[in-house]
Amino acid sequence: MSHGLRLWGDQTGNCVRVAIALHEAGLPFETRRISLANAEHQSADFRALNPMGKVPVLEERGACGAPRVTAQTNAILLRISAIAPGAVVPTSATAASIVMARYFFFVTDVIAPSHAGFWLARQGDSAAAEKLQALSRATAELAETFAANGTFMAGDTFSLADIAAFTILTSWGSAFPWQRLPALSEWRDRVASRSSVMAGSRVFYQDDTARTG
Ligand SMILES: N[C@@H](CCC(=O)N[C@@H](CS)C(=O)NCC(=O)O)C(=O)O
Repeated sequence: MSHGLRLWGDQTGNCVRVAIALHEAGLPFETRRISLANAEHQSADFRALNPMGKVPVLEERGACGAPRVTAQTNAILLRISAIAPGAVVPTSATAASIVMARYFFFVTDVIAPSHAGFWLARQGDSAAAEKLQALSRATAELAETFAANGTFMAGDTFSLADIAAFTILTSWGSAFPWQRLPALSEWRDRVASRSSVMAGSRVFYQDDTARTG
């Protein structure tokens, strides 16, 4: 069944998370680039789609009726999981609960303080920003035990936990102490070579034209 998926976004961590999940689920989708640098997210046309004026947004343009529009990265990721059962969240309830616990660990305990730090840096408060980034990175180090106990972040199946973890941890580059985290370093290399991750990471690097991912 075609879901007529269209992803609106730009080259940001949140948009990349969604693009990786769409690729992992094998769901064809179009992209529409909204240039944040050119303030396209503030246009009346885009706000008609998402009144918050934020990306990513996922549109489902099915055969009949008005398109279904989902904003909020994590709502979109869960919507993708509902469209493609088993693709990014396991169907087993036990395995799914581990995935959810680790996925939300990264979303609430690692990505959220990092994003708050990014905002503080843009406000010019670099000292407070660095404190939040340091908290986020120190918390993320706890995931060494997750990586040491399975092929992926929540066991032996790639999941939303890997998508959340990979995008934030790699965004830090060498500011994250990879050299003393061997299991996480191996996991990072394994995930980086996955085709959905490579394709999703490139999704808004291209140009302004629509394409099928
Ligand atoms: N909680 C929202 C946050 C979305 C968000 O902040 N998106 C950023 C790009 S990653 C954005 O659109 N920024 C433009 C702005 O805030 O003006 C989500 O998870 O989707």
